[in-house]
Amino acid sequence: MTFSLPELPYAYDALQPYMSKETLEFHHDKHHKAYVDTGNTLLQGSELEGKSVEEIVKASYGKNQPLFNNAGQHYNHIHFWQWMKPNGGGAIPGSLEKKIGDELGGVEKFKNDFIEAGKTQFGSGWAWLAVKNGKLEIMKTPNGENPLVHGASPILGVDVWEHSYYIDYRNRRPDYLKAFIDNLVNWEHVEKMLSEAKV
Ligand code: MN3
Repeated sequence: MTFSLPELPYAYDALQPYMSKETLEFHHDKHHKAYVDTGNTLLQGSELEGKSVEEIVKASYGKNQPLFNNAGQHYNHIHFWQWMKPNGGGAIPGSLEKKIGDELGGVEKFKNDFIEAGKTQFGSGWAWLAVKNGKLEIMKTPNGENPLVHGASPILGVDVWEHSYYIDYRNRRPDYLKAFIDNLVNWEHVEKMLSEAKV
């Protein structure tokens, strides 16, 4: 099988009270697993079988929509779990903080603009902090799409599909986004992805 479901990097109840055990059980065990299983079924016998997740995302974009939807969501969720940690949020590592200051107008403005991107993504999708041509950029995408197919490298993303917040926040997407940025983000993983960004 090309795709496999990663374990969560923390216990199911480790992100409470900001994200509940029940949300993570549904989101990881049901939703992410479904993208993995459907993606593997769609890959069977195709020329993309055995390629990396990134390669499959880029190669299927605009060509094989069902495969792209599942491969994109698999990629997004692999990182989404790692973009959070218990006692997250807090201070942004110095080099990343400086880049945010230089390119996005400072940490407060960045946080507000990131939350705004998530609030204004109509329907299902994601809000992103990405690197494009060496510069930070805030983006938003519908459904399973991500910055990889727009010539950028994602370094932080937040899932704004209702399955990510409805159990804990009901329709209050802005409250979920604020909790994510203030209390859940694993900035060390963001910094690591910045150092590995290819564009
Ligand atoms: Mn999701």
